[in-house]
Amino acid sequence: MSEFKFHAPDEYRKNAWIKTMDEYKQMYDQSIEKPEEFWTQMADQFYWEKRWDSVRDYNYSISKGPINIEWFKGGQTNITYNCLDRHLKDRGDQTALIWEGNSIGEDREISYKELHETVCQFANVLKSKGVQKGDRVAIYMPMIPELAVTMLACARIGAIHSIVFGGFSADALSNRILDSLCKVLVTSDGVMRGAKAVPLKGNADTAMDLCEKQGHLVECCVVVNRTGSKVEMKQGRDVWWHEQIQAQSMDCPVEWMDAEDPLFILYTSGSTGTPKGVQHNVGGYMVYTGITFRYIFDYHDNDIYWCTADIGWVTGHSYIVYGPLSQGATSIMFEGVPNYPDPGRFWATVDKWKVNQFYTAPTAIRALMAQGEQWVEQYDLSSLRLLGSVGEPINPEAWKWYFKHVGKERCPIVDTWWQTETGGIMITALPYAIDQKPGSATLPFFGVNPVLLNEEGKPLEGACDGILAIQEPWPGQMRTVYNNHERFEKVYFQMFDGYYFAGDGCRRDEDGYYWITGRVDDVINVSGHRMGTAEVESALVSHKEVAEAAVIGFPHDIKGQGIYAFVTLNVSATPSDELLSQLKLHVRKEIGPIATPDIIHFAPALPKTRSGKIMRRILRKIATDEFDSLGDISTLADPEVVGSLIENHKELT
Ligand code: 6R9
Repeated sequence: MSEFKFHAPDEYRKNAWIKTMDEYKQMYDQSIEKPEEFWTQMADQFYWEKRWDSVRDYNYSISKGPINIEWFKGGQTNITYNCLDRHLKDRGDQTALIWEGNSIGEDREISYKELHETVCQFANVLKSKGVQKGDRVAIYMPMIPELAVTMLACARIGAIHSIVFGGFSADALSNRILDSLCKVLVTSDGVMRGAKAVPLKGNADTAMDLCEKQGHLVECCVVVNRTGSKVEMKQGRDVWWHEQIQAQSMDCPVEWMDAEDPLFILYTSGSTGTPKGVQHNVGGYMVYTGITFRYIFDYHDNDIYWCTADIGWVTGHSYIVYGPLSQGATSIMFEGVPNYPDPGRFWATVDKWKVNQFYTAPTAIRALMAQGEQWVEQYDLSSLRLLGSVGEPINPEAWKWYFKHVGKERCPIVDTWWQTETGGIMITALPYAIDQKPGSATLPFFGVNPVLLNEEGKPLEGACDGILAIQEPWPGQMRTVYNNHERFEKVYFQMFDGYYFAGDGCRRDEDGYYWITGRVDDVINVSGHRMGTAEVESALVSHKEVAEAAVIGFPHDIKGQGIYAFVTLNVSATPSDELLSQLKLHVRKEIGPIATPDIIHFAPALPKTRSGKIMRRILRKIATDEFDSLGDISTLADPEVVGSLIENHKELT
């Protein structure tokens, strides 16, 4: 399989932005050798109210002083201006967003002009609530147009948005509001999920109450009427979106922002501690998401582009909203799920809107693959010119199925490796210039200089296996952990001095292609969602009957990784099915449904070293049935534990 290389058909290559490997190489070399010249050319394609004084300044080495990353310093711009205002003259009537609702037949096409008007109105609503430049606004919403409107409205007036995925619990929401002291929360009454309306405002209420108990008052909560379900509206705090917006003018001047002013915060999981508030700043993020979008998806005028992600994750931020809109694209925003009303929904939607570029996650592909080809074959997918994948390594079986049944063996697949922290895509094929191998993210994007390090931090040459790190900054890189620069330095720059440490393992083959092998830390990837094992563990031990928990990832056919929790109970408690369901519910409540353990293993004890450290290595082997390669267990305080864990495990699976 690894020998197979796909070379996209010439008919597509003719009009591509980057047509050949030589062109790619030439631009790539320029971007690495003369980054300032390269990024000047790129940034010049955006509107700047004031030009920058210097293209990039940085210190990447902790041993030389504080980590510092700056792009386009001294420049002033506004990302909403670049996403909306500057397109009004030429494409005011063009569709900016296509909203495909949860139910069949429920949709909206929103032009650039219309989007601009609504964004201005909502920006005025925010201002009327006292929101000013630098204030934080939390967003907890389903995939409805008002979500994109809120983001763009915040960015227009310089408020910092912090989107919390609608699937997170009230606890998770309150922790995020508290960490960045959000002044306003924008939410909706409910969410449509399949045939059901699920309440959301109740979670928002609980979260705001929790915040108040901690001494932080959310001053205003704006509620969108999505499902029509009954909600409590607290006097003096809660207001309806539709009532507020009516009264507002469609004129709202933009706030000119310094390139290094913060644009948004997005919380993401790491191997330790609470989720980190990843902070992206205006100028570099704007340039990087716009440019990567255009080249990687080979977007041209009149194309219809669809990324199926939720805007609650970075993929939605960068490649549903900011990247596409800054390029004047037509971007689809999908409210529903891949299997409602049936597993043909994605393909029916591609057919309906004549989608040209389709970007989704391996977990969705695997889930649909399991339903059989008949769901794909019913629809006309001839509009597709390109497929994309993101969120986790794509296994060659899923790649092949996607390639054959969706792309009909004519569409290139861009397997895009990147992270919340990187802001935009880092390693990927350029669809018509770089040939693809199933399972490989292929080569670095312009300006990205990856290295593979050994455990000691020595760069490796040629074909090898190592730890992925990046040398030198790129414009889309996160600038800091909100309010905690020390944590930023510790997590990403302390491990290997002089490099950005990505947390992924990676192999480079003879052709210089990169193959991401997965996380090298205690982060697991469930259906493309990042989760710290420590977070799930702390949710479990916060239950009154739990003494201790160890959580690990195990291979899962659809989700990529599933969550396996070893749990020891307090002496007073006894394992039961009821307690098992209770624990699952408890984790859902603490974090959200995506963190629900697939397997809970009630363990009488956990394998520990004599110093009391849980030996995760052994638990991993047990969960993956590798009993023969447990390694040395003689250092365990009580080696007997292992045998009983294996017995229990066999009964469970
Ligand atoms: C964009 C996004 C980041 C982690 C990353 C890696 C995994 C993402 C991948 C991939 C292999 C790809 N990952 N894309 N692994 N191939 N194409 O997913 O951001 O949620 O922060 O996750 O996801 O492990 O480190 P985020």
